[in-house]
Amino acid sequence: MSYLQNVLTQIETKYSYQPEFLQAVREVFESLEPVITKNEKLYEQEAILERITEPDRQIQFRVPWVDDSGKMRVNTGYRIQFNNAIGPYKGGLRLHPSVNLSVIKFLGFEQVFKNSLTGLPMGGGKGGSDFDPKGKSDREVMAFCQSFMTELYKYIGADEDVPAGDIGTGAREIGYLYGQYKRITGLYEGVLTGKGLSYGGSLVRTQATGYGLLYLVDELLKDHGSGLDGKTVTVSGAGNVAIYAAEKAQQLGGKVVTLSDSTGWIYDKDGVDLALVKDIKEVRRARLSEYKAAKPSADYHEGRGVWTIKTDIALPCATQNELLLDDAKELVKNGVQAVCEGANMPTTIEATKYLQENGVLFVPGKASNAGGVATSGLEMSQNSERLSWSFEEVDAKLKGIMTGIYKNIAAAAEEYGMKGNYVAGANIAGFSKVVNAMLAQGAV
Ligand code: NDP
Ligand code: 2IT
Repeated sequence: MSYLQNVLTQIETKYSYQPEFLQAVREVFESLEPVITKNEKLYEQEAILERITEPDRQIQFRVPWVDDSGKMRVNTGYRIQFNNAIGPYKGGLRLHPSVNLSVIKFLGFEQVFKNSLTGLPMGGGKGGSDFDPKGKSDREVMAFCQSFMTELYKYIGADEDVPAGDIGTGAREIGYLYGQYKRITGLYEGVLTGKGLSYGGSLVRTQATGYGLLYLVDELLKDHGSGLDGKTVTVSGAGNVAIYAAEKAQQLGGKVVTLSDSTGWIYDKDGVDLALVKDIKEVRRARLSEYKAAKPSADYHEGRGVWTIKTDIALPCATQNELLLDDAKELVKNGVQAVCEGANMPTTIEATKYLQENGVLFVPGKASNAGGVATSGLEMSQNSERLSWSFEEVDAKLKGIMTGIYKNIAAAAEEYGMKGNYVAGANIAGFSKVVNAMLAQGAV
């Protein structure tokens, strides 16, 4: 059995109860075959695959908080510090009832490669809790965030581990978390990113993941002789990533016709009205069904169904495993040209293979959604030098990073004889930098 296969079997046995983590590992390992084969002896000797799949540490803790009725509630908090070979741990905090160790571990593992691809000095980590901010009052969210940080602060710091937003964690939550960190430690430092502009946040961070996704899509299409102008775009999700992906797609001349949330989805043949969506989602924190109430010419459906709509470009921007094999078949039947992931691992392995085998341009999230964490890296730089850069400056840097990522993953795929396989390109390019640093740093 090859070294790679051997390690994969060990991980599959040891972590058989962590399906999302195993899915992420399988996808990466499959791509790495040619790289590992080339360096098999060295990597086996140095236990590179064993070390890169085992987090530096996993922190799990109780988060007690008191709800508005005066009752004590308890959630589980997590922070997984996965790998800091190339910089301090960096990655978001997810607040969603589906959060468990497997989910945070898969996200942390992906983050290591993604952060490497940005070219910035950031290691990988991820955290969160099974707390559901939905339906909670601002006071309850604050109580949770303060309790969560009262434990988390021991493990993080501007040069150690820098959390940020993810599903369920936006500007409100980051504000409460930052306030509590500052209160406990007395430090005014860049320990979190996605902060408000008045207390160390960066311009463009709110838009960064969505805008970055579209900068990469634009580059991809240009490389294949077309562009976004006049293209139909379907987007899933209606959160931070989806909204700003839709906004930049519209700015680049695309027509965005769908969005979704966990309850249902909208189809607006005239192109979605983003001012209305922002009011519903960002201001009122309401359901997407409100869209139909305000704009009766649009369709609203309960459940899932975004991928049944005929489109040129499909952008899954909600959550993991939301684009399944049947969806991929439907998209191919309807002539989709490109599928680029705004979310982390939204496409299953079977669906990804089907899209690739049918000539669809497919870019995995660790490359295409890296604009968020890249701009977090730029926020860290601004915090360190105690300066803030203009919108234009940060936006130009973000665009440069996304263009660079596309070129880098395309070149890596080609170098290993897999031209156009951006999954392989992203995994190989992300892996190489981290491994070189690990080899140089010895047995740590
Ligand atoms: P938000 O919380 O802002 O939005 C998430 C959206 O996805 C909401 O519309 C939500 O619906 C929907 N959603 C979440 N979970 C589910 C589920 N289990 N089933 C169906 N719909 C669901 O999160 P973000 O936009 O920040 O994150 C979206 C994705 O992008 C995630 O995969 C995240 O990891 C990834 N990502 C985020 C980055 C960032 O900077 N924020 C950076 C890179 C990747 P509802 O409102 O009903 O809950
Ligand atoms: O998945 C991700 O890259 C994020 N949620 C953003 C992480 C960050 O540190 O900005």
